[in-house]
Amino acid sequence: RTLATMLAGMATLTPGTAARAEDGYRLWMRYDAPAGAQIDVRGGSPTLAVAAAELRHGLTGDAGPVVIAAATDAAVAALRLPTAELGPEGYLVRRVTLAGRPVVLVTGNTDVGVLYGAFALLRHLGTGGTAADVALRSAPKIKLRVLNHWDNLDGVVERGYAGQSLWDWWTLPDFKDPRYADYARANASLGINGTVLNNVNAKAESLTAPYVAKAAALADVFRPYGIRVYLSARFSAPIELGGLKTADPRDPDVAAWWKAKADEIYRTIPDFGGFLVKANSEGQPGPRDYGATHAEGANMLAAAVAPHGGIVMWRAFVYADTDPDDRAKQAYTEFKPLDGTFADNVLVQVKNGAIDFQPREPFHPLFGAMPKTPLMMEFQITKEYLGFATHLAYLGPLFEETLAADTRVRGKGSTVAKVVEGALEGHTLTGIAGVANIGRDRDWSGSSFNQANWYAFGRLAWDPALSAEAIAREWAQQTFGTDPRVVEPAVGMMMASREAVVDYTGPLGLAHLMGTGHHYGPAPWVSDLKRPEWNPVYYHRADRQGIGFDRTKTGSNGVAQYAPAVATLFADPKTTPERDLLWFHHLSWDWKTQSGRSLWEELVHRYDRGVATVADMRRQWDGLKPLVDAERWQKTATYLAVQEREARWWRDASLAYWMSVNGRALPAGVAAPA
Ligand code: GCW
Repeated sequence: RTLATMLAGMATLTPGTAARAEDGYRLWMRYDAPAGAQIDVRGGSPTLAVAAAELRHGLTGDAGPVVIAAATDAAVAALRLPTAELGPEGYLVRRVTLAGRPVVLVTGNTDVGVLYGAFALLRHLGTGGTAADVALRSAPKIKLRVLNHWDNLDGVVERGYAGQSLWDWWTLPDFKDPRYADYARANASLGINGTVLNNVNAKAESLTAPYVAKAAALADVFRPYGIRVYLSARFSAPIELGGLKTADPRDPDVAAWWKAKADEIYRTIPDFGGFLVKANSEGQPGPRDYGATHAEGANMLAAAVAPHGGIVMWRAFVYADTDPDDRAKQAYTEFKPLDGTFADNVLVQVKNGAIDFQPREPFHPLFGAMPKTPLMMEFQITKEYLGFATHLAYLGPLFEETLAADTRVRGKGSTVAKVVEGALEGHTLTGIAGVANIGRDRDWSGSSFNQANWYAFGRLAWDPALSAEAIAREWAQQTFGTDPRVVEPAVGMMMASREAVVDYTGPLGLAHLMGTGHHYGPAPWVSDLKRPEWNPVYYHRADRQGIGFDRTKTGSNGVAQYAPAVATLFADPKTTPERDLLWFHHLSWDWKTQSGRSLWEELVHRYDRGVATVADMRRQWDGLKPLVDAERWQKTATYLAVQEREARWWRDASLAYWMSVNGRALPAGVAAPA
């Protein structure tokens, strides 16, 4: 191309987005309407201004006049619309007659509600709806919808597979990269309203004045989009930064240090959200170092932020080598007795399962077990254990499966979603967190399909009752266009993808079989790591006779941590959902599974099915070549080829290892590993 044509191409750059190539930069917000929409903004806040800008960018003139205004606006109030139940963040979008003129009204009780309504209207149009049929109304079911960035101050993202951290700490606070606003737009389009900027494996430095100023600059960019900033706090910061001799939460000087620190932060960031803390876990300091409880630690921090309206998110991801009995039991053992002792502005943040973000885990037994404490869900959006950025694994079904799981603590229907929403136990402070998969890659998340996991997290955080499939469909429509010849195969691939990863990495409830440290690829044979519960053999316990972790009475009795109705189911291999079988039971290789196959045959079948599903995904994607732009098509095709190769690697290495343990041959009809 000549320089002239390149320059001509550049001239069409849309303000607010850094590129027009089909490189995935625009995420699911690919609307690009010519000017012409008539947007009438009633009110002058920065939030209404960004809502209007978004609609101008996304609406064509034939949408008709659109009015955006909070419900408190006199003209809107006069319509007496049913806005009371929308709460502070809900929205209402519908056709009304305003001052004698038919318009599409986007409203909410607050300007942020209006902004969410604007994005809902764009989603409606991007998924095949029209302005003529618009009638939208929704309010979030969870109050704090937060991303957790495991971003280090040196730019490395722990378990991040999409490049360096988005936050350029070096040039902040002066330079506010326009990308920060695009990040905020993307989050606001889903209703995500908080972001923890730094890694839970935190450095004390993140709380020093220079870093607080940098965080404040980001908070300024995010504020119009309804997003608050939070920081991960290192529990020993009073020693490292304050020169104190201890970080004991019961020490008045320690409490005073944190109070002064919180005051300092709030002077710089008046709407600072609060702290996220990983304490006494994987080497992080915490109250246990001083013989104090997690509650004493959390409450001391909570007291520091409480006068400013801040909160503390205290993680329950703890395990120690002092209790090698069953790692899966430790969080419950340590936290359940503390129920009722946490301050009002503390949430305990619990991973979806009791080990660690495996491709499948049964729901964490803490959900439903601490009725007096708001429990916040922690999902991992970044695919630490599901093939990093290259494998296609749509996590909607994983999130949905966990949220829909029935804890049975208050009878049938006591779902994890109801616990997290606060509906089961009457909490109003509620939250959900997702460990972000976002970095400086052009496409933000390392691949087109990884963007869907960010999207699905945000949508489910807003409404945990949405279906993973419906979310996949609306994402695909906005990402690839509404042509069903693209959308339906894409949705089919997505919906099969996570189960495929389960199948080729660890079917039937197996878990934690991955390579040491990096967590990529198979290593079920590893047995020599210094802590027992780091070794894959600790989890699968395979020997000549059988395989699986006995969590019934004859084993660790981990099942007893669930409500009796659930514990009874999990205690018997015949009533345990087969997908979790070897999580709870150690069974003979000859155990008869529901298909009629022996356990060994069923395992082989599932490993093989996982590989076959990926091969099938490749075929479906190949068929889309004429319908998807070359750049996104090619990258996905290449990644799928990687995934198929590595699915085979997982299957073949795993089966070879199981065969070395059980001395069995492959069932008839199965080809030997290449
Ligand atoms: O999943 C594991 C990861 C660690 C992570 C830890 C945690 C941030 O391997 O990298 O540390 O969990 O959640 O704290």
